[in-house]
Amino acid sequence: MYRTESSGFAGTGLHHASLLGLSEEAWLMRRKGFRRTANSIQIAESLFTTGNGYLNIRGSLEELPDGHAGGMYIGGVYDRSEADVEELVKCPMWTDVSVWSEGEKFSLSTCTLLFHEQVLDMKKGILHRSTTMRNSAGRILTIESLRLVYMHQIHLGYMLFRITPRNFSAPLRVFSGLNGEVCNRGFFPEERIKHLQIERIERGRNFMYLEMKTRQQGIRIAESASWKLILPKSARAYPEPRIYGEKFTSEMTLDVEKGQSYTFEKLAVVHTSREIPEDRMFRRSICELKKYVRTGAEVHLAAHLQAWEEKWKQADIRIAGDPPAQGALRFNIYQLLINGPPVSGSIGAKFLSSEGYLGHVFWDTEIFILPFFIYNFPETARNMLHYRYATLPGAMKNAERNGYRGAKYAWESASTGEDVTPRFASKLERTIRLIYTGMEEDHIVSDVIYGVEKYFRVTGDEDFLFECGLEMVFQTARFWASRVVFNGGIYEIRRVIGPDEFHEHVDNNAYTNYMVKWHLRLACMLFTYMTKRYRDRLEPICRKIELAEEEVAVWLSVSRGLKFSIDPATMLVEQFDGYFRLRDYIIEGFDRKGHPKLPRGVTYRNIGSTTLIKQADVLLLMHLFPHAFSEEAKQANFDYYEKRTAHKSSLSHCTHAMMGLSVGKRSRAYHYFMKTALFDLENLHGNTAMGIHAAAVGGAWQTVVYGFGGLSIKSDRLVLKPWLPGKWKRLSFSVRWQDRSIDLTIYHDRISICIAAPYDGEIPVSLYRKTYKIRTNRKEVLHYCSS
Ligand code: IFM
Repeated sequence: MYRTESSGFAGTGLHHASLLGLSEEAWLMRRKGFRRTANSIQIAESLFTTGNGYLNIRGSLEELPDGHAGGMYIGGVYDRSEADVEELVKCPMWTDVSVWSEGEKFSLSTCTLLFHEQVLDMKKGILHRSTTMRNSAGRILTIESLRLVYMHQIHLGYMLFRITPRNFSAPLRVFSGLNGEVCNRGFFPEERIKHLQIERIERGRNFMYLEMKTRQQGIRIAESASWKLILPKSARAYPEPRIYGEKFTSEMTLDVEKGQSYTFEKLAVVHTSREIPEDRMFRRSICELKKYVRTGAEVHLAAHLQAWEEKWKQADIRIAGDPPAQGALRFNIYQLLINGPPVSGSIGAKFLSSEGYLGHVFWDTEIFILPFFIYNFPETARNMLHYRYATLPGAMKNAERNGYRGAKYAWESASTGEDVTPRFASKLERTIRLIYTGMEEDHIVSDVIYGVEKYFRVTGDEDFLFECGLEMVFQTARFWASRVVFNGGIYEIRRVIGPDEFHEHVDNNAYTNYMVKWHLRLACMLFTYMTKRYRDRLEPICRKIELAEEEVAVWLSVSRGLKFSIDPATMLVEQFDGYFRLRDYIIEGFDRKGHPKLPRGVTYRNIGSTTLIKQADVLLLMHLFPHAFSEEAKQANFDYYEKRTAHKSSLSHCTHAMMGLSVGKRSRAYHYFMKTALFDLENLHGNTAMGIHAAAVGGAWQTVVYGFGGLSIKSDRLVLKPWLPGKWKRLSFSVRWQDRSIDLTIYHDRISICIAAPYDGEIPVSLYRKTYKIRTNRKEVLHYCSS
């Protein structure tokens, strides 16, 4: 009876209702019903996050039911205060609204649920909610809301909130404001970490203003908002502004009539002192708010939708014939779109969707997430790599602190690039569970450079190399040259953790050593090439970092002499020295959800003494350097390591999907792809409440484009080796390559390709074993056979 499915506020009499209507079903993510457990509430909050990469807001319900972990995060705003290490700060909320009747709040924590649905319109970046509930006095109220932060104007947010009393007429109180009473979650459930202190709170006739400052770093966050009852026009409600500690609340009392809907509108403006000088924040914020109020939401909504349309035009991938895969993939692309940093900045392992992993940046960014941006939005990829350049001084401190030269990128990085990996896995076990990743998971250093090289190869952005990239490549090469040890005629890298974190303090991890070999070779090659072609541009860099040819020559000999081998008899790469001598196990059991079960007798305490691994390690290496390993080696290593992989990391499945495709294990590949694509939608590891797994999201995109699409780029050509699952009728996507835009539609036996370029010419395209010359700016069809 009270099913009020979200309508997108159509038919409400609002001018801009037509802009807000829901998109077609294929673009919506719907979740009906409500479970009162904190876990289930918080899963929905993670999944329904909206944002623009500067400002992201979890999909919490406006009245914040018990167990919620609502939060708004601003990219790059970190603070330490009483936390063990710097963490992403939960910022003051502007989306909280509560409705009260006779002193009782309408909340799903206490009321009887009659209907509840959240709908994320991924095409438009708008979150809708519709709830009908009955309070203890039998009063039934429907609450509908819609909210977003604009994509074209990253500092502005918008919300509509509508209430409809279903079976009563009575006075109601409706509160909304700016809530500075927010704390980060601490380690223990009751522990809260306070990063913000109040600086200024102001009210005017039509606005509210709250300015807070992070306690350790002193970053100010200014928020202003206007909150109004806009419909019905005849209704009157007078806001009473109230300040409760660090919370500004505008309270309205209105006499509601049964069956009548009342719509409120909130416009919000958010800035930090990184963009505006502190002494001008109040004026700027209020001026922007006034301008926003004057312009009205309609103009902004239209621009917002236009910005989303452009994003999707570039980034959408269409899979015909497999709606579950299509739906999951769209969700993953949506997550990538709302997390691209609009200015220099990076992406944390949980995006801006929660405080999980403290908002820190890991290798997940360059290896799993960056490729999406390189191929779709190179400007955003540049912003991400620029963050690594800006944190190079921090990386140099990390190296120095550990007795090395050059720059050592932090395993976990935040505002400065100095390592912020927590030292202890658990406060309770301070002395027993030390975290070694910060000290030993050094492959991150070359993973960042892998990202730089890929960016350069695909975009051809030489300016980035001269402005930032070369310094990064050289300083990190310098680190490795000081980190290796010379032993019996070869170089070794001792005491590391590879991507497989079950094995700590190992020597010569194959992934790390190979990456370093490649990295040092790249550094030498770039130095030689740039000396020949651009000596005048290279010289100032060499002078700045005191780099001479002799040092570069040493890098080359380290690269050549660094330990790495494949057993010619088995074609296997040993994951690290002594790995093959460990107690050997293979995974044979799977739980109800299809997760590998640890064999009897193996626990997380003794797993390091077995051959079981947490996530793809050698296989990831082979995926990252597909042309460096023979088909035979890939096959042998896939067969060996897959059986020993527990997939206890969200980074593992996509690698297995792509490697599975490359060795012809196609149905396994599809299975792994779906696991990656549904990782959070199905809460695969049971921790989606703590945020979205950004690497799995990037991995899902890679699996489709690199895996099923079979796309890669060599210096002068496009390489395609597609293969589509039986039920896929077609796969279409676009990528950017230097100044070209490539549209591909792949069928089971042919591809249709159009390379749009600013000139007419021919581009070599290899499709399996044949190479074609494709004319730019026209559609061509090429036939292939993938078996
Ligand atoms: O970077 C990963 C790591 O590889 C496995 N544990 C989680 C980290 C963050 O996603």
